[in-house]
Amino acid sequence: KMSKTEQTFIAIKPDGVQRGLVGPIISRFENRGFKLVALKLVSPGKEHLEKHYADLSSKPFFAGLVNYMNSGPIVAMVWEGLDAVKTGRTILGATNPLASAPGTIRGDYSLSVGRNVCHGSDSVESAQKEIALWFKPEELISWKSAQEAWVFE
Ligand code: DGT
Ligand code: DGI
Repeated sequence: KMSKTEQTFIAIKPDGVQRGLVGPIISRFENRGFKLVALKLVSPGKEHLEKHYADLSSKPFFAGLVNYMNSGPIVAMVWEGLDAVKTGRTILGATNPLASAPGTIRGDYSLSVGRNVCHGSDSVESAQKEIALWFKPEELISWKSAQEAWVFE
């Protein structure tokens, strides 16, 4: 599949916010050359989080997952760039931090799947769904990054 410009939904989970990792996590996306399109600190509530994780509602850890996500504020973001969905997942690392490579966010900052500090959309389709769930259309900012000419040939 050819690389395309995509948008992906990235969230810093309550443990990431509590542990002071907002700056370092944002830096990884900025440093890589992705463009920030939307950003907010939110406590969206249980119902919203159950919608976000609807695909996992039959899992035994679902209630714990929703409680954890509801335990503090979350930084919700949309990042845009070449292959943003797949590359975003690569920057995050594997779901289970013990399987995440060093140099990834989870591989550098976490040890447990139930406290894995960040979320990233796992497909273009789920990115579109998640962006629509977390943001109003007018919260997505269209702008030209001066970096662009230096990041892409
Ligand atoms: P994400 O980015 O939060 O959607 O997570 P994924 O897509 O890497 O992982 P997924 O969809 O398999 O699992 C969703 C979340 O559920 C994951 O971030 C952590 C939590 N989770 C998964 N398996 C377990 C588990 O066995 N125990 C606990 N406590 N949480 C789990
Ligand atoms: O998109 P990911 O977070 O990488 O993975 P996911 O959408 O499959 O799962 C979402 C979150 O659910 C994941 O970040 C951590 C949690 N999770 C996934 N699988 C397990 C899990 N939590 C526990 N406790 N056990 C799991 O097997």
